[in-house]
Amino acid sequence: MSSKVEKRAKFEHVFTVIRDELVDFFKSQNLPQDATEWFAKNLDYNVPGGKLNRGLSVVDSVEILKRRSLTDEEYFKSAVLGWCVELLQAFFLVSDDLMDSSITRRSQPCWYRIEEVGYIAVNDAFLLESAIYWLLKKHFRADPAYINLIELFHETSLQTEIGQLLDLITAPEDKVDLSKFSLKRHSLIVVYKTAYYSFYLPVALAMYYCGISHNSTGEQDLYALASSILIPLGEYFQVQDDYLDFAGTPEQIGKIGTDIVDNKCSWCVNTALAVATPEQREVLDKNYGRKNAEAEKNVKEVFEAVGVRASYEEYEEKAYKRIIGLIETIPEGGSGKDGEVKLQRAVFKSFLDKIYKRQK
Ligand code: DMA
Ligand code: MG
Ligand code: MG
Ligand code: MG
Repeated sequence: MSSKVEKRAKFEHVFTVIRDELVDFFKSQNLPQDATEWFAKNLDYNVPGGKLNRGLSVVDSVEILKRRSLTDEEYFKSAVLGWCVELLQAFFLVSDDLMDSSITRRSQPCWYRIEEVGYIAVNDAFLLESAIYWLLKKHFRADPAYINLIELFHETSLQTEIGQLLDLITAPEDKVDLSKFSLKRHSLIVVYKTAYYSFYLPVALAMYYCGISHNSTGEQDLYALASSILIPLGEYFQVQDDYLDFAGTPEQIGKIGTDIVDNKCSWCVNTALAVATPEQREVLDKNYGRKNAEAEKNVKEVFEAVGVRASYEEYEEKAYKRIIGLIETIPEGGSGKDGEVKLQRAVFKSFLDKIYKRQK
């Protein structure tokens, strides 16, 4: 098995292929050079350069499900699906940064903050999304999984957009009301805005590509089984994201945290609210969601005082154990019929290992 670095490099090479295909499409439409160059820059700036956990998980899952190394064609098609997930992620991040008024992403200015870009970023996000369906048509039109892949991208996009709606309306800019927050509300937001597209989508794409069908014979549906593990995994991932927004340094996480200033219903504020004294609660009420650095600092002091760091460590250990327990509900071994693709515990373990104790 190749090293992590080689794996990543091989996957990144496929980006150069699909990137050129997309840019060549612009050229083939005889669009003016400035438009083609803009689109190429949009792709290069926003699509590669992340951790690639989501994209690589498609390839890893296909390899595990097929239980053998992939042919060149199978590798390429799996990697195209992986890059489609990364394109979806880029589409969501470009718009998320605008809506969250974020400053940096992946250690560079957010796309909308580039002088010439501004609100054109909205349309650039749409183009990133459209690139997914263009690539699916080009590479999967004749594949039996084609319609399942398209529907899955559509359904997952809808779920994520519902999640972003919940996230945004729970965090109004003008009226801070911490009594609206709860861990239950938090869980609803993060399952919709993060878990489906970041965890269920990559694995379900791999399952469809490998020809796994939905079970209509009364036995457990493997997609539902996968979802029952991947949704909690995604919830854990977003708790990490919320925690790092508070506790991570910009150098470490590549972005400047905005949750406190943005009045977000984050895991940290919910954890603090649950144990705050009346005095601490007052500090939170007066300083949370306020657009100034002093207020943000006051909130962070309360987070420190109530022990958000220790609560997080405890949460992470519990979440890890709980998810391992869920993974163990997947039947292991047994004799699958010849050539039958079965769900493997390793699909989930490999994804969990990518994020456990992550620092960025
Ligand atoms: C992430 O929410 C969800 C989506 C759909 C991008 P977030 O705003 O916490 O993400 P980040 O911390 O990366 O801005
Ligand atoms: Mg954000
Ligand atoms: Mg957001
Ligand atoms: Mg965040």
